[in-house]
Amino acid sequence: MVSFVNFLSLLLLLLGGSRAQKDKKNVLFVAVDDLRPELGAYGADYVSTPNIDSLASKSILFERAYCQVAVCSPSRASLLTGRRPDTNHVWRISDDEYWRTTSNATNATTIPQYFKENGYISIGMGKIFHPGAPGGNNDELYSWSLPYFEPSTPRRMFNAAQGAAWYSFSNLFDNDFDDGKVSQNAINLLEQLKQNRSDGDSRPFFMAIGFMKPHLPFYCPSQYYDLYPGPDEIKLPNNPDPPQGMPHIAWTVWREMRNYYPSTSAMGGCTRVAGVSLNNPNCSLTSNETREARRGYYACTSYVDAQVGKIMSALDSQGFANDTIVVLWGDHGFHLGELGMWSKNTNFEDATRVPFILHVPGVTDNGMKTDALVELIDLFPSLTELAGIDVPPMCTENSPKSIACVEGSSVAPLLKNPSMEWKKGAFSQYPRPTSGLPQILGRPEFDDNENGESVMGYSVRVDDYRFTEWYRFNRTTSTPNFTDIWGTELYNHTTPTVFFDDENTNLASRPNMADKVQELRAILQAGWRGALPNVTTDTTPAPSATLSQTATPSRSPIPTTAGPGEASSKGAGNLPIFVMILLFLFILAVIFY
Ligand SMILES: *[C@@H]1O[C@H](CO)[C@@H](O)[C@H](O)[C@H]1NC(C)=O
Ligand SMILES: *[C@@H]1O[C@H](CO)[C@@H](O)[C@H](O)[C@H]1NC(C)=O
Ligand SMILES: *[C@@H]1O[C@H](CO)[C@@H](O)[C@H](O)[C@H]1NC(C)=O
Ligand SMILES: *[C@@H]1O[C@H](CO)[C@@H](O)[C@H](O)[C@H]1NC(C)=O
Ligand SMILES: *[C@@H]1O[C@H](CO)[C@@H](O)[C@H](O)[C@H]1NC(C)=O
Ligand SMILES: *[C@@H]1O[C@H](CO)[C@@H](O)[C@H](O)[C@H]1NC(C)=O
Ligand SMILES: *[C@@H]1O[C@H](CO)[C@@H](O)[C@H](O)[C@H]1NC(C)=O
Ligand SMILES: *[C@@H]1O[C@H](CO)[C@@H](O)[C@H](O)[C@H]1NC(C)=O
Ligand SMILES: *[C@@H]1O[C@H](CO)[C@@H](O)[C@H](O)[C@H]1NC(C)=O
Ligand SMILES: *[C@@H]1O[C@H](CO)[C@@H](O)[C@H](O)[C@H]1NC(C)=O
Ligand SMILES: [Ca+2]
Repeated sequence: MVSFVNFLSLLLLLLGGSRAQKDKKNVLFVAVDDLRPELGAYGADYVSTPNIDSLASKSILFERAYCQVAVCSPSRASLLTGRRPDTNHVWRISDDEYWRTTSNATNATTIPQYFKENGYISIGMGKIFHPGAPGGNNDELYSWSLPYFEPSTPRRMFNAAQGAAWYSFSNLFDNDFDDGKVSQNAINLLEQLKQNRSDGDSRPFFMAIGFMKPHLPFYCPSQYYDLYPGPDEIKLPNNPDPPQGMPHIAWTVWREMRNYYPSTSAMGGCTRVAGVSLNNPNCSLTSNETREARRGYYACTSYVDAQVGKIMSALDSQGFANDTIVVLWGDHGFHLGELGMWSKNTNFEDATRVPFILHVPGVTDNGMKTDALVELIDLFPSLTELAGIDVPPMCTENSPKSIACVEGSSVAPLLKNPSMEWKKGAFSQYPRPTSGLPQILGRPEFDDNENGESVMGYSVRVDDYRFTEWYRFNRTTSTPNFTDIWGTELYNHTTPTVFFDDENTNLASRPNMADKVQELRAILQAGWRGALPNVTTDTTPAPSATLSQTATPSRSPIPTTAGPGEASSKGAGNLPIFVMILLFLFILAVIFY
């Protein structure tokens, strides 16, 4: 009898599965390396990003989205596995920190792998995982259905720049650079997918497209530099100095930028080689250099924007636009001279806040914005729910290592009500020492290798403050020692922060802020599990004009808003046939069992 029941449930599963397959949405997953939310759609009208802006106009735009670690490899490992850095044990860019093989490996299922296991064709190209060993060579053994596409433009193409951090190429065009090759590849594959679909391949697709600009060096065709005025007209940051009262451990030496620095001459008394002088927060670029670098970053942002535009057109012309979710995200933020810093590797708002734009056809078409605190770790549960496949469960403290589980929350409820109560805090962290800061000043026993001592800066962004505290950290057990404190920071975010001019004063030691420090320290130390949104209480109808249907607490994908009553008609139409087939099979089973 037991096996008969099994047989029936298998039948049900197969039938249910094939019926649901039709309702699954494709996913276009667009990663942009080192992109901070300084885009037209985010209010920076002096940056030319018409294609991302157009995508945003039919998406939900997350005003306050944060990465978990402000550097490529751990940020990507975390969001792609749905597990936080302290679970994955991936904190740095290191060959020893591939989450499947770290000494405390999770071997966690990735987003593309999970879609693949759920009947999708999973396609990847460009920079999705960190390239090379830290990302397990694009995780190619597990994540993809097709061979991975990774362009590699020969270095000699860029000889003219001679190692400069920024350069405008007048004799090279979009597809001479990696990102142009990636967008071309995506366009070709969308064509193939269309062809294969008409040849009977009914699988939905998950396509991950990873752009490498505006990561340093800021090299792109001159047509994008020409979108901006001369460097002398580019704005300087309002806050070129480190925060008052900043603990030294919060500082980054921005070695990445120094490596490209075109001149070995004095940089405010600093040299470009590694050494103690790099620890000097007084080192800075000249105003002219700052303007040129910022212009280069904006130019390469526009270059990527153009690639996004080509892909969106292809999606449309191949007829996929109406059933494809598009998400665009940056892996972390970027300092462009603000707070006296460049590049990433910090816990400041500049380095942790990211662009996050999510288009769900039929749901976000009229455009919405939310200032709910969200995190890149939320991508895994969000995309699975919105695409219409099972959302992996929330990880427990002791979840089996290799199963799919998540340490974030689906943002789907925010699509129904963008202003609902959401997370109490968004969490980021950054280890010291790390590449770029070989030692902690005066403490040589803290080194940048697997067995060395370590300090972890944990940071939580709440509605009106950022609180960061640095603790001694044991990499083996992955635990901070909350009583061994190396620095405390408190920044005021009472006013919204679009233009990167905040966090200028560390308030942590102000006597009148002692209660605030206590309160936020408790939130920080309770961690992400203590800050989760109360999703189950969201049963009220959405006040938002964009959506008409009542919110449901179910895990089903958000129905389209094509019109009242229309949303479920497809499924209902199939139901009688489905029931009849089931009945027929049931009778057969009874006869032949
Ligand atoms: C990791 O998981 C995959 C299946 O997802 C399995 O094939 C592989 O053997 C696992 N590797 C380790 C080191 O456990
Ligand atoms: C399209 O189908 C062909 C033939 O089966 C296959 O080789 C190719 O990989 C498919 N392309 C995509 C993008 O699925
Ligand atoms: C800065 O650039 C302007 C023009 O862009 C130039 O006139 C000026 O001499 C430069 N200043 C320095 C110190 O290089
Ligand atoms: C930075 O400059 C300030 C003011 O000129 C000086 O007091 C301080 O010692 C300098 N810091 C370092 C690390 O050189
Ligand atoms: C997509 O949806 C729009 C609006 O509902 C409709 O006008 C268009 O014909 C649809 N396109 C395709 C390819 O289904
Ligand atoms: C980390 O914790 C482990 C287990 O408690 C201990 O053996 C090890 O010495 C600790 N490492 C450091 C650097 O403190
Ligand atoms: C990590 O692995 C070590 C042994 O390699 C073990 O002692 C430690 O408890 C593990 N830590 C976690 C958090 O699983
Ligand atoms: C945590 O740090 C405190 C203060 O330095 C120290 O006394 C204590 O032994 C540490 N705890 C662990 C578990 O290492
Ligand atoms: C935070 O900033 C706001 C707006 O600038 C100001 O009104 C408020 O007094 C500040 N709070 C603190 C504690 O400094
Ligand atoms: C969730 O609801 C509980 C009980 O009402 C409340 O204590 C908690 O702060 C809420 N969480 C958030 C993130 O608002
Ligand atoms: Ca990056």
